[in-house]
Formats: sequence, structure tokens, C-alpha cells
Amino acid sequence: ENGLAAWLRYAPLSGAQHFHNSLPSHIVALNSTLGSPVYTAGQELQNGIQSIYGKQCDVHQGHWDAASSLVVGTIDQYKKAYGSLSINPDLTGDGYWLSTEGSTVQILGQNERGALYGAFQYLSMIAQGNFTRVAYASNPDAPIRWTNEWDNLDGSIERGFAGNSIFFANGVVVSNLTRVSEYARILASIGINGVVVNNVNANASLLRPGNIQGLGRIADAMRPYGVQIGVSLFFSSPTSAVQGQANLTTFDPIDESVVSWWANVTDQIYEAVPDMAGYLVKANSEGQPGPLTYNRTLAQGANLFAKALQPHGGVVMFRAFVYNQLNESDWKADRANAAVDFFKPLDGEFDDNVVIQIKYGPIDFQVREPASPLFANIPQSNTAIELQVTQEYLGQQCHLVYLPPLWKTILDFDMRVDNEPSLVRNIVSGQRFKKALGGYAGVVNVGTNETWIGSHLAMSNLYAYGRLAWDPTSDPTSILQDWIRLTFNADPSVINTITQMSLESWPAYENYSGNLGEQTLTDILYTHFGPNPQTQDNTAWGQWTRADHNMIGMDRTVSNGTGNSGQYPPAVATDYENIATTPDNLLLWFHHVNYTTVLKSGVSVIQDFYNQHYAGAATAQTFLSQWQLLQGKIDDERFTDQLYRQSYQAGHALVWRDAIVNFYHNLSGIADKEGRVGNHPYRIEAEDMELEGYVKYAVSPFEAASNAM
Ligand code: BDP
Repeated sequence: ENGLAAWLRYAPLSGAQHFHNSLPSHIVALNSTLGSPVYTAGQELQNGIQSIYGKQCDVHQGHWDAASSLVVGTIDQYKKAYGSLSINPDLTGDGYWLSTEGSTVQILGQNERGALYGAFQYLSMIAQGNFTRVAYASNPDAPIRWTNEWDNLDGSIERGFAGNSIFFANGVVVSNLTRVSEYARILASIGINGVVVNNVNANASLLRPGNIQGLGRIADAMRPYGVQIGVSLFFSSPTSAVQGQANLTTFDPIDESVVSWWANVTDQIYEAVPDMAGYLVKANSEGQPGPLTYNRTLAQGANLFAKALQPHGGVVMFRAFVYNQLNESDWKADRANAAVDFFKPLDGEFDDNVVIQIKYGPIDFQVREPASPLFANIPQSNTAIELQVTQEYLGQQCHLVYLPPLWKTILDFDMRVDNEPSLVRNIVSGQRFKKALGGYAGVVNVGTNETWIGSHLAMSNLYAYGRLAWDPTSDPTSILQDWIRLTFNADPSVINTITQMSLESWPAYENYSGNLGEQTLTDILYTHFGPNPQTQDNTAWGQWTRADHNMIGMDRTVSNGTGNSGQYPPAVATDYENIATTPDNLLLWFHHVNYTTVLKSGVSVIQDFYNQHYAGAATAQTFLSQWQLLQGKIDDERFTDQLYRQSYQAGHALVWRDAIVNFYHNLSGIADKEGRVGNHPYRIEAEDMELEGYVKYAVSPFEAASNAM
């Protein structure tokens, strides 16, 4: 049990014999072509049923007596094989019909991918011992359900915490793509249909002819699972002297030579990858080149790629993460305003196959952010939400943080556009503004580590990401419990313990990192790990707390501040404009207040800071003791691996707590009413210890040391 099988372990169920009659005896897969998703579904069903129940089913291709069989295929394939179909399920792209009523199990997709999704759904049910009779249609909420992998061609992964790339090494695509196929299988089982395989901070050498062939091999490895690939592009590739491609003197998006350069490269990619899903583009952001270099608009930049992709049916995911970081003259502006400032004036100018990919909050994957106001400001454009499965600012897989409750605060947020219900999830699905495209991009960053993303428990986030992209109304707790049953087992104490730990984990992390809307008070300059509140202010990165001796928080009001609250539709803007109607958990995001300001809870800001940091760290201690209860109830291998992580988190939560409370205690000079800050009667300070081979030194930042050393 090393984690490699993720939630597709198909572990033998006890009492399996009892269910043999409820299982089919034959599997009919209505496509015999090796590598087609329906063929894959047949194999998967055969293996799953054999592994879970020890029942050997034969797989037939094409027509076969449907009685006591499981039939998997598309609606059209079924009609062709059996002449007719008595039901007429209402299916949209990638949807499926699943019926276990009567003597035949029917798994019928709107397309082949849908049939495979239905097969995985059936297997998920029976792997959980669920033989309820069902007959229903299931359709995805949105057409785009992708992951983004920030893999570099040298094999490293930006913000990846699970080893090297499964796709690239030494500048080329790796020769053994077994892990890539396995990853596609995992993704298909949760309804993911696209993977952008390289870093948003892209490298032009991806476009070397040899690498384009390599992309073809990656696509071949993923295609049997219905997963299409996409690629990130480096905007100035035409001038990057890419070996094997023409080298231009300009990358101006409206220059004819640039237009045909991209059309040509795009044609080459489609030759190697005929079903390529599309491009992902990060332009004019964090030092990346883009159309603004030539005084062209971001829409002109996006449409350059849209036109190249259009004949092939591909889409451009154009990132809204554009801001003037490192621009000295502009860095006093509010970075939270940047996306609306850049994109709102361009609404209506993007081609139909452009999707604006928007991070969930206005800054950058922080532990708490309001929903990005951009979702409400570009009704004529397709949009997708960018979520981060890899826990960059959220503990880098060394801390347990179950993320779906955070994602749900954004997806379920009502923007009240034109005073009409406008939930973010209904905007990105395309329903609210009647757009054909839209959906989800999750930054996952899997690596060669056998746990895939660096920790066994963190895989619940990947599982839930897929499930929510399929159906954002699903309940994070029931998703989690499906995952626990499939990943570990159905022992009630296992389910209850992991559920409790997971549901307490985001609030705990928020409490000991940065509560009251103060963002993750981490090192902002580089590592994004561990406490370092002083790096938040006075840097060009613009994730500011504006903390001084008396006050804290960023004034983003229209009346006195940066005007960010005014980027929301009026019904929402009014709430955020006023302290009285801003929820406490976003108070310091929108307002600059005295440390002594009293919250709705009746406690002052600074005292709440102290209290929550102690409470959050205390909760993290319980994760360790809760996990210890599982010894012997799950396999030793994963128990021991995770035990190490929980011990680490228990310790690092204390480091977080003390660093943050020390820092603000020092800055504000206001004592903790409970007398805890700076008072550690049982602690042995590092400077009081001696250990051979070690020397004492002053730690920077001071607040991260137990007592300056
Ligand atoms: C930040 C990451 C950085 C990414 C950037 C992005 O720290 O590595 O390149 O986002 O999303 O959060 O482009």
C-alpha cells in the first residue's frame, strides 16, 4: 500500500461471495478497438470485479445477450448493436446513463468518455459494497475539467511537492510513460478530461520538433482514458530561437509573420496530437512576455492563439493572473484590483474559443480570499475557475488541509450581478451568462513520488477536485467519505477519524497562519512556506497587510481605500464597503483597523489573533493523536508515512503560532489577556541546549525562532 493505486485499489471486500449473484457474469464492451475508452472501460470493469469480488467475468466485444450482462458503450453503439434502446436519457457531452435495475447493468455514455466515467462510477459503488438499484443520468456541470501541471522540461516542478516530473526530464519527454497512463486512469475516474502538461511559466523549447513528437507520445498514453492534453506557451517563442522552428525578430501578436508562425506551430502540434485540447497562456504576468510589450491588448494576445487553434477545435485558456509585480512605479497600487482593471474593458473582444482562467481569489491561492470580482465583470466572456490542489501556500502537503470547504466558499458565493442570483459555480459553468464554454482548472503538480502529490491524505483534495468539477453542488463531507472508503476501508472509526481531522484542518490552518482575512502570513518572497509576516509588506509582490504599531489590514474600500470593494456588483460591494457588514473572516482583507477594534464576536482584533492562533495550533496537536488511533485499522505503511506528517504538522503549527503572535505582540505592544504570548514555562529554548557539532545563531525572521536563536 504505497499510495500508487490512489482510490482505485479495488481492495477485496469481505463477504464478497454474498454479492456474486448481484454482479454481472459477462461484460459487453461495445468497442473492440484497443485504446478506445470503451475498450478501456471493459478491461477496467473486468479487473475491478475480479479484484474486489473474486468473480471472473468474460469481456465480449459487440453484440452479446444482454441478460445478466453488463453493457458498456455509447448510446449510439448500443443502438447499433441491439437495434434500439428503450430509454432516452437526457445526456450532454461526457455524460452517462447508469442503470443497475433488472438483469442487465447498463452503462451508456453520450460519448466514449462518458461510458468510461459511468464504468468508474459503477466500480466506485461496488467497491464500497453499494448494491442499491439505481437508474439515472449524470452530466458534468461544465465542459472544461482540466488539471494544470507546472512541470518544467528539466524535470523539476514549480510548486510541486512530490518529486520530479512524470512527463519530462533533461529537456525532453521521458521515454517510459507508464506513470502518465496511470495518472490518466486516476483522472478519468473522477471525470477530468484535460491535462496541461507543462508549467505556465513556459519554455519555448517545448516547441522543438522532437518535443512535439514527445507530446504526441504523452497524448497517446492518456487517450485510452479519454484525457486530452493541452500545453502552456511562452508568448515570445517566435523570437526565442527554437531549434527546428523559424526565428523571427518580433512576437507582436498582430504581425503577419507572428500569426503564421503560430499557425504553423499549431499545425505541427495537431499532426502529432490530433485531439489536442488547447493552449494555456500566462502573458504579461510576473515577468512573462505578452502583447502589452507591443502596446497590443491582452485580447489581441489571446485571439492570436484562438485563431491558430480554431480550425482544429482547440481552446485558449488565457490566464487573468496579470498584475504589475516588480514594477516599481506602480507597486503602490492594489494587486487585488489588477484582474478587473485589465480584463473588464476587454469583455466582448475575446474570440469564442477563448476562456479566461481566473484564480479563485483576487490575489493568489491564499488561505482565505473573497471570490475574485472578475467572475462578475466579464459576462460576455467564457470563464473558468483556477483552484490549487497542490498546497503551495497551504502547507505544501506537510500540513493536512482538506480544501473543498474553502473551494465551496467561492463556488457557492453569490455575486448578485444585476441583482440576480449569480453563484460563481453557475458563472464558470456558462449557465449564468449563457456561454458555451467554461469550467475548472486545478493546479495539481503530481510527481514521481508514489503518493502522487506528496502525502497520502492530500490525495483527498485531488479526488474532491474532480468530483466538484463534475458536480459543484456535491457535499465535501460525502465526497471525502467516498474517498476514505475507497482509499483505506469502511471501518467506521477510520471514516470518522479521517473525516473529523479533514474537516477541522482548513479552519485550523487558517487560525494558526493568518485569520481575519489577513492571508497566509507566510514567506512571500520565495518559499511560500512557514511563517514570515514581515515579508508581506514593503515588497513589490503586493500581498500587503499594512500592519504598523497601531493598525492592521488593507483598506480596500471605495471611500478611503483602493476601491477594490467597488469592483463587486453593488449588492456585494455595499457589504464589503462597511465594517459592520463585512464578515469577520474578511475584515482585514477589506479594512484597515485598530488592533483594539472590537469584532462581531465581542473580542478585539489583536486578542482574536492571539486566541485563534492558540486554538488552531491546539487543533493541529489533536490530528496527531487522532491519527494514532488508526494504528492497526489501516495498513502500516500508510499509517507510518502519515504519522510522520502529522507529527511534523503538530510541531510546525506551534512554530506558526508563536511566530505570528510574537510578531504582532512585538509590533502592537498589546499584551495577550490570557498571558500566553512569550510565556513558555515548559519549553527548553535552543540557546539553553548544547549539542556537539552545532552552533547558535540568530534566526531570521526573529519571530520564527523559539527565542531569537
Ligand atoms: C504563484 C506561484 C508561482 C506561479 C504563479 C502563477 O508562486 O510559482 O508561477 O503563482 O500562478 O502562486 O503563475
